[in-house]
Amino acid sequence: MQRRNFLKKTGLGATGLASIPFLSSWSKPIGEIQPKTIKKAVRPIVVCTWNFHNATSKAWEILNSGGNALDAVEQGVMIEEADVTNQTVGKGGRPDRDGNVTLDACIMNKEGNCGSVVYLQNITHAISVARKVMEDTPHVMLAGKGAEQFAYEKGFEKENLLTEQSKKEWLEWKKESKYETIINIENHDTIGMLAIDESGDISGACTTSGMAYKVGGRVGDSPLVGAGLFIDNEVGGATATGVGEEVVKTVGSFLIVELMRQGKSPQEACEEAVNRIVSKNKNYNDFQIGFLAINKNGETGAYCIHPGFSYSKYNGAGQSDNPSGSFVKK
Ligand code: SD4
Repeated sequence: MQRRNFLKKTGLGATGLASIPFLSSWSKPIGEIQPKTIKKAVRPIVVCTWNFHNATSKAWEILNSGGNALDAVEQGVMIEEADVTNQTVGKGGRPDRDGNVTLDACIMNKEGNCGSVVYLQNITHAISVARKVMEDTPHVMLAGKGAEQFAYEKGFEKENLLTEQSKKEWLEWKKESKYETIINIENHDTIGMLAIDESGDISGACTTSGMAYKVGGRVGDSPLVGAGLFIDNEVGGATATGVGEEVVKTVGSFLIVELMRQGKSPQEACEEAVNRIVSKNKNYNDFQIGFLAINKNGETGAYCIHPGFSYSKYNGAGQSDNPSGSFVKK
């Protein structure tokens, strides 16, 4: 259809056209079109939930020596999986109510491929098993015994993940067996990591032992692609921490990436995702959610329900801690 006919059919005359920003610039001679401000992309860069400095340092070491984002996020979060003083990730994680430490993790690369393990026991590096699922199988997710068996076949070692400290605390908890979600445990939480390498490609990883003293078999948001983590190399990535059930219900990380695709900044997108959860839950005072996002330009944003969430960033300017804004103000 010729442009003149299209305008007639849609009822858009010259005035109508000018009121639509895109069409109004289309109607101008090329020389008059104002170019959009093009921001210089910041890269390489890595961010992760909470102030896990050792993890971002490791990822940065890889990115800064020309390594790719996938290796950076895997090796970055592995630091926390191996750290027994972090009781929400990997070895040393708090067990479920029956005393079993069960891990959830997922990883996603620049091609949009992903791998995930849920309810994995006896293996410290759940994230590396997830990567093997992505790279060495035609599947996306392996669960429980099957995931564990697969890990042994890939050469992972069997380990006891329940440390004396976590066991002691669990036995203490058992006396009352009161299940409650603790709103904030600053600097001690699930690690979600997003990185952009020198070539501008994005990858992400998320790994956790989940909610302490959960019902046996419970799986949270962290290993669910779209909920705890989502990457789209054309747009950006997002990850989540907090009470996974609420993140799953709104497919939080996917939502954030889609909002960025529609033009929102990482900050605006995280805020809208939190608002979505809060508007659907009268009881939001009882739980915490924190979102972290990065766009293709390396701009970052974070938002949570209750004050206390923060994220660690490492780029050419060095490492920094970045407190997140919150829906509930202090
Ligand atoms: C989960 N989102 O399993 C994870 C856990 C977490 O603070 O972030 N804990 O629901």
